[in-house]
Amino acid sequence: MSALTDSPAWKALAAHQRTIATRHLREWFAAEPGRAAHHSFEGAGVFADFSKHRMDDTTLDLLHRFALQQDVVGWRDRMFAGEKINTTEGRAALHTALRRPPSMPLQVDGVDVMPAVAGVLGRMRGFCEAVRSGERRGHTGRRFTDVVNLGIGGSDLGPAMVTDALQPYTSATLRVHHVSNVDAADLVPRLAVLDPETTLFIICSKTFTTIETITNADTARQWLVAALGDPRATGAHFVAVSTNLEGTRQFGIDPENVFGFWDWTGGRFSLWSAVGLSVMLAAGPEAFDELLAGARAMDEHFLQAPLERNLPVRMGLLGAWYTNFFAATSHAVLPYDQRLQRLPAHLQQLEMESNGKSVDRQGRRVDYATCPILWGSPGTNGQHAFYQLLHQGTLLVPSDFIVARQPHHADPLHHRLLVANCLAQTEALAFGKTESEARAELAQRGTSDDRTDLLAANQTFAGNQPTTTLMVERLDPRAVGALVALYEHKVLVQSALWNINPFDQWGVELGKKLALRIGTGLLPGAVTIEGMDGSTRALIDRFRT
Ligand code: G6Q
Repeated sequence: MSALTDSPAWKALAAHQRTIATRHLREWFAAEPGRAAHHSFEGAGVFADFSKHRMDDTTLDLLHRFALQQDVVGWRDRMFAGEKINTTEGRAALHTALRRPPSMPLQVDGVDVMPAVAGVLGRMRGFCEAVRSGERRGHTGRRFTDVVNLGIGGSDLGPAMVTDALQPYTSATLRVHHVSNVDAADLVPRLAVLDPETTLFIICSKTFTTIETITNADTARQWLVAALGDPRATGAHFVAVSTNLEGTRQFGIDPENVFGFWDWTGGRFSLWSAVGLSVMLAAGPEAFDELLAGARAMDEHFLQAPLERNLPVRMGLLGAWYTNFFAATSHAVLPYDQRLQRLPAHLQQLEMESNGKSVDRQGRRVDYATCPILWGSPGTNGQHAFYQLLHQGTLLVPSDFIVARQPHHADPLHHRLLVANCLAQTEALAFGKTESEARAELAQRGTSDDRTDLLAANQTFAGNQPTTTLMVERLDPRAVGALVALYEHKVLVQSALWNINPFDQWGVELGKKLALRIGTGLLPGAVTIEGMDGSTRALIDRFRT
């Protein structure tokens, strides 16, 4: 038994779970007429209804004690203060500095980082305005029509997701693409429809050593130089976002065209930095400022709201409640907004790369579950696919439903149907349909007695699936910033609850090293790699022959 599972707060929650484990959301709602209002609150423009959760005030009280015991507030404050809480890499985790008011100094290693943050943001603005206005052009003097962000993981998922989310705010004359996979099927068909004279590439890589991104950048450069017949064209068509200035210089990128950031910005938390350059090119500097303002508003909410009405704290605690005390192994994110189609993928990295760990901060193996599998896709599409499992499968899957009150389009019918579906699903998941209700419906339809038993069993819905409904007024840049920051802080809260470091990613590092080693082994005539397992060696041989 670890210190955590032996702790008073943990044991109290486990005991409480046993008393309410079989209680149904129908009962919670019947017993508490004002339940919806009691368990709903708002922060940074995000309204959250937590009433469809398997909890009561005692649960919440015990969860808050858990948060206090695990020093959630202390970890939050240490993160915002720039302490080196990423201990395995000896770094601070200061993505919040990227959206902090520039007038508020923040010291890291004795240096105020805010002037540098403001400096890069200012250069990004200048660059984006020049590209968007046509002042800055390609090698042959033509205006840019397309931007391709070459990056992967944290250097792709965040900016790609936000660019999609802000589509109503994006320029009609500058198309922004995101290419990540080393599989040429990602880059090559994209290049085939682009005009080299009017295409700008952003090589987006914190380390500038990531093989996928560098390989894609090399291929793109060859394509450009071959088409324009002049190696100097690279200078006008390539910019870089990186912390590795030596790497960008070696690639041939003028330091003027490099937008830097800092080792205290983790990849999956980096969209607020120069990694967001593609977002700013697509939606413009003002929209980017609004995005930062939305995230800042959520930072302030996280810092100031009491635990009881703090959105990231509540979401983190409820996640742990189901993971650790109901053995839930997955969590669904279901945005009822087509523009958030890439949000689940971004959050998958954010949560699973951060808290998918099995040793605690002291390096001891944990004896409790940490991050569940996060998955999801936009509604209503998912309703016609995997929702069957949510309604009638055997697994407990807590989920987040996300919806905007107002659409960007002027079609009330579509939006009303979208919202109706979102609300109907949370209702059905919570309350289900009892067997007697199913039987009554069958009787009304005149179903024969010999069919009733079978059909009633199949048309019964257990319900009691917990959901959070998050509603924003409109999916504008501010709302997107607030939503993403909400999940970032949920990650911090859960890392404190589980006593793990959410800011390193040794699992990703391992993959990068192994692929390099095997890559050389795949070359024709390569010598056999020493110490390789039989299966991998046989697969290499099969590839080579
Ligand atoms: C993010 C991860 C990882 C990283 C990519 C790209 O937190 O560390 O997804 O972002 O591996 O790394 P580079 O930006 O260094 O190319």
